Amino acid sequence: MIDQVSLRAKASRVLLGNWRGQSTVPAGGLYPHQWSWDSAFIAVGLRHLSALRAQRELESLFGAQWPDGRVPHIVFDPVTPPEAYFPGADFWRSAEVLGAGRPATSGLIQPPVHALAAWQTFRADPDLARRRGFLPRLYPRLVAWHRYLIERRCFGGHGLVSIVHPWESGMDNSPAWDAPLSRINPVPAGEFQRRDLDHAAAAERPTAADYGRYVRLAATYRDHGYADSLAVHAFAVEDPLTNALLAASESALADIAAEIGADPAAHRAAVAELSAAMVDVLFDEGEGTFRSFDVHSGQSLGGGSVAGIVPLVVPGLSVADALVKTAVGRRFRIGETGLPPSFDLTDELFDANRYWRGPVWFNIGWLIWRGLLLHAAHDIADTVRHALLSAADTAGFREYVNPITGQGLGARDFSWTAAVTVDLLAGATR
Ligand code: 2M8
Repeated sequence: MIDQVSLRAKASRVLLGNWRGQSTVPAGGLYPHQWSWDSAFIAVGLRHLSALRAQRELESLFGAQWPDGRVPHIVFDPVTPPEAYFPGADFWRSAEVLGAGRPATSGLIQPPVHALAAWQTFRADPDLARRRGFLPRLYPRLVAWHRYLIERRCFGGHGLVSIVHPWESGMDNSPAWDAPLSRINPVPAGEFQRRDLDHAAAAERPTAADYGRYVRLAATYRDHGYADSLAVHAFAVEDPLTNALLAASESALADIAAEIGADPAAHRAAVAELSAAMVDVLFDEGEGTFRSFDVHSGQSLGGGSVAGIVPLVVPGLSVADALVKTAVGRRFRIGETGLPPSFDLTDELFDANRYWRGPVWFNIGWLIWRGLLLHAAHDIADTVRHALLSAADTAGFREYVNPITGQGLGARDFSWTAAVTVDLLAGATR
């Protein structure tokens, strides 16, 4: 039996303890800057504790938006020592592209869950948000962000967004990326110094070879001035999670537009177009899941990633029933355990302890919970909600947990684990 009052107090302590004045770090040691999609999940939880801080969380992130509309995946905290995280600001060299006087950032992106978070943040305290002009100020920035994705990242010609680095997927070392990554020549381990292994066990983090490949891809993008041309990107993949979150966020943008007196029609049309393209290009009917598409090889990538069932978050998705069936089937067993593993439990590549190759992540669990509710799978959604709350409590807000034993892994006092906990306790769905 979960003591909800005490769990909320503990989660609030974690979340407020990671606040740094304008935004929240994912975890003090391992991730000491602001991360893009982390801030969106953080705002969803923070809105229940301080609607003002939740608004600021998103405002500070969008304050670092690039003129081309991209929202960078990391905004560096200038007072944090450079050696605290690799690759740091001196690796990305954003000032060479943006000029001086702007926040130092990376040049990659992360999944676009921000409009969804902005709408939820608004709803936590509409009066405060209206007084501060929160949505009228953020809306044009969200529109520019989505326009960047649609106009600059559609490499496959399917009307779908491509990610150009595994870090952009948020699910960095998912087995789904093994094939396209295998074509990348790793930067040798001796040429850079990883900092993540100072904070987490090597067996729970990406391998040295994968890390070398991440560095190669990021350095190539940087050395081309972060130009978005397919010739620059040896890795270009249409990922169901990124595109599903864009569709869900377009739906939230329609609500935001209506609230501020703008025309929501284009956003509604975008939801329909994105979901149709996703079903057409990425859905595998036989397996009942979405797969990524490798733009360079023209092949669908191996199924098995939990990203394939996250499109449940898209309103009106035509294949939602098939996804629910897959979620409760033997590959994910969500109906029994309530804890969505990040990879197919029955696949030989499943690894219960290693980062995005098997463990349960709370932000993904939260998205699936929302998706199940959206498509009226209330009982399964309840099972997920209880299991996530209990796992967060038992493991102490760890970054991820082993889906079989529930053992806590990765960083401690992890912000989005605490944020999701607070939101699940509130039970809100909008
Ligand atoms: C992890 O990614 C960063 C790189 O962006 C890293 O491993 O250093 C991922 O879990 C990502 O999804 C997350 O946003 C980030 C911060 O929590 O950490």
